[in-house]
Amino acid sequence: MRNISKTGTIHSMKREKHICLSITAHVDAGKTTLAEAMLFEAGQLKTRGRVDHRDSALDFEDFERTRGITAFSKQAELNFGGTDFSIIDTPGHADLFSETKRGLRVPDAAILVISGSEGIQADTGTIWALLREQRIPTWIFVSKMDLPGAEKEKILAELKSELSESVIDFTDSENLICEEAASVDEICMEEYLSGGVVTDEALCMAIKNCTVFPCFFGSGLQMTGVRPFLEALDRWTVAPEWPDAFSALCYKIGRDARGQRLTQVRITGGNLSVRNPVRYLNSRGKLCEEKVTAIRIYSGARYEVVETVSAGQVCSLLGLTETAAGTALGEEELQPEEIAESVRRYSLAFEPKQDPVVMLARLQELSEELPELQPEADRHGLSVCLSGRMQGEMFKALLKERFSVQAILSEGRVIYKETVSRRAEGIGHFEPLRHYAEVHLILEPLPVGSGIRLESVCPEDTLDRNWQNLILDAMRGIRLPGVLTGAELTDIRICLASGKAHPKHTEGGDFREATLRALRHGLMQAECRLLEPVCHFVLTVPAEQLGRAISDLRMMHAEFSSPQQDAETVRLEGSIPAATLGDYPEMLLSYTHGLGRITIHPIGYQPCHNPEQVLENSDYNPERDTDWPADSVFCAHGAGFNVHWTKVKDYMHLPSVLDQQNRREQTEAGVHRLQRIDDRELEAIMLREFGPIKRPQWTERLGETGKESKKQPSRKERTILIDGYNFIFADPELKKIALDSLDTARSRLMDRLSNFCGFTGEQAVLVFDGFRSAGNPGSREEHANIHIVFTAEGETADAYIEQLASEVGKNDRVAVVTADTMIRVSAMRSGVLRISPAEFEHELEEMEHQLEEILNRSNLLAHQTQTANVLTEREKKEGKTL
Ligand SMILES: Nc1nc2c(ncn2[C@@H]2O[C@H](COP(=O)(O)OP(=O)(O)OP(=O)(O)O)[C@@H](O)[C@H]2O)c(=O)[nH]1
Ligand SMILES: [Mg+2]
Repeated sequence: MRNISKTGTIHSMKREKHICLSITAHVDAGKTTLAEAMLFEAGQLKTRGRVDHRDSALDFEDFERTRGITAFSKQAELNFGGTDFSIIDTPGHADLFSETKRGLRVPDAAILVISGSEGIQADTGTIWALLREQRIPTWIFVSKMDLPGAEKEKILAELKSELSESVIDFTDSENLICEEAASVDEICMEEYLSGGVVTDEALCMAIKNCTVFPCFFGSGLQMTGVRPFLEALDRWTVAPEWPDAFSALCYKIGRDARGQRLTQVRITGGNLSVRNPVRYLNSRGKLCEEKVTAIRIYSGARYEVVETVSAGQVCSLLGLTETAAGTALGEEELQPEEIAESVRRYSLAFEPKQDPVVMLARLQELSEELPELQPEADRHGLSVCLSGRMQGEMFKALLKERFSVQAILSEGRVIYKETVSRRAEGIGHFEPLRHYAEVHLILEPLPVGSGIRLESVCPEDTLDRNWQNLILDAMRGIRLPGVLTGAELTDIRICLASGKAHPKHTEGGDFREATLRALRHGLMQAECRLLEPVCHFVLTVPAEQLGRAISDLRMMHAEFSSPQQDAETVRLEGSIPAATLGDYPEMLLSYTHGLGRITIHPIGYQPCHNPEQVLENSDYNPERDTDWPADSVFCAHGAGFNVHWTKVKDYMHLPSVLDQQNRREQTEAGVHRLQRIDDRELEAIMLREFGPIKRPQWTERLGETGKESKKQPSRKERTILIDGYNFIFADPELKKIALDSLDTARSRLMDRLSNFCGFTGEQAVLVFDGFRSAGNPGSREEHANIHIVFTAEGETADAYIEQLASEVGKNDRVAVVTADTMIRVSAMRSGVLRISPAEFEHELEEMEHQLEEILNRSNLLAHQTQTANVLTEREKKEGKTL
């Protein structure tokens, strides 16, 4: 068997090879110690520091040195053999997992460190899952092999069974490596079977494709196994092929000791030189172009200033102001950072007292480096999200160091979310003087974990695309609060269904106002539901403590699968509401005398297990949230007025989209199976009720030009039942007249309606309430071509309409114009066509406008005819012929 060759194509490529490796593991596994051992072995460090002696080169921040823990990812450079390596050492503490994940965005491969004395930990499983999900080639280094209890064979067996069968011991002879690689990788197998060898090239590809995970043993502290590890990394890694055009991916924002902003990137294509302008989209999608003022290559706290960097290198860029973790520079594609779900929010106080505005700005600056903080200022004051005690301490230390302020953190409140449980339509109207916008949104629930989906189904001929974009943008990138507790909305589809602009008066801001009002209006009507954060947990306890553990978990409303016994310990796995966890990890340690372990990771949101209690404890009142009004602003007589959200539907200018949809769906689904009456039956009932129908006589009224009226678009004739007083008081103009004289308002409405029916050929029954007039027997009369009903004492107009609609409403052509009775009418007989006073007012106005045009035309025609006649007379007199 030929041994794996050290020469060949891979070797010849080595001169320009640049490889980026991220070191990751659970807390205290020995990552930083291993990284420094590699640097020392490669000659990059002249003296070795030690984490425990507070003189480590990589854990150089004060907080890190006092705690003996890595809090921020660090970069270090080393050259070994023919390879330039950039190493990113990441934190291992579960609280700092967001920072770990940032450090895993750009490497060619990860080094997973296992502590030889402790073996695989629960957090190792979480990291392994992330590495597999992101398909990051993984090298394993089992460190601390110098400690008692570290057994190579035992750990290897554990790695193979718990992580992957493809973990291969690379400290074995090369023959054995070949054999094992052939057993897990197809290409290696082909080579091995045909020639009894596996080439370096095939092995490199197997590692790169994650079909082989090389495993090494040694000690970072004792410097054993480090050199063979570096040799293997040099030999079996291949650099990616980078494109020629400049591109780079930012994995993290940092600050240097002087507070200068560092955009930490990996160059993923071409070259970059100082003073080159770079283009990128910031997190709000705005295109930025800025000059790079300096390029630094860091190794721990020290850095080298360079003029140019090329593809493969990791460096820090100065001069860029709007970059963020995930920002793509040049040709790279934007990969925004997914901020991990935070479980708790902590209110902040400061010692000495600080100006909240200044502090919010500082927190925002800090959150460039730690986006998971998500600082906020609301009615509770300033607050941040923290993932646990360790992150809290780190955060306080940072505030002290950077801004010399002492932060006091509250207990922390669970971050709930809200969603809707059924479909609803939100209507928002914004029309102060010389402004105009109306927006209709349909809100619908989405499955758990979907987030917010913004869409439009509004045709562009209803509302211009630019306006539509403005509407959707108004809801994008901001935290939209729900109406139950003011918690953030999620798992909801918000669909723009229709909207209206004014040709002259609409400005962009009007749509923003109308949109947010529409959203709130919709939420107030939809049934809303509270969601709570849920964590995945793995709990191990000594077998004799199983009973206690199960009863604790039940008390905490956890869900879990059946226990798995392993020698002396039992393992339980499942999900648990974050709200019930409290200080369980500490309690567990105490009752198991340090033998019990629990790892917890937030996994998302589920319906809340105790919504009543949460709502009871919340002091949120959506009607008093002035930042998020559900009311609308309409305009009458040149002035805007507020319309309470419960009444917006009576005033809206566009018809309700949901009502139309519901009607359609009901008909389609055959839900509405009531016996329909045909047109002849309708005519018969109307004849019985009101006598013969007077048809409009526009031809008579308009004289010769009456032909014109026939050219008008003939809408399908309807029979309209109108709640008279309800309409008068919903219409600002009629209402004003009515306050002076109810009689005048009634006559005015009758005249308008009569014109409307004459013009459209429709029938109208106008019903006035005589309910309160003592001794009133009620009456029916004709006003020109419309029927007027005054109900008798004790009979309300809506009761009358209800009764009539129940008879004639089973015909598609019957519509009821009403606001107050809407609920009763719809309950009485779903499927009856309802029109709001505002919609009908619109129809009236449209008709009046057309009528005016016709009259103008007829006057003009009459005038022309008259002139022509005069001319003809004159010409006759003058003896001329036409
Ligand atoms: N005996 C022994 N101790 C080690 C070895 N490697 C690290 N340690 C010790 O283990 C502790 C943690 O080491 P670090 O290198 O800080 O571990 P880490 O994984 O970087 O820790 P975090 O970054 O905080 O997650 C320190 O006390 C080290 O001295 C080793 O190979 N042998
Ligand atoms: Mg470390």
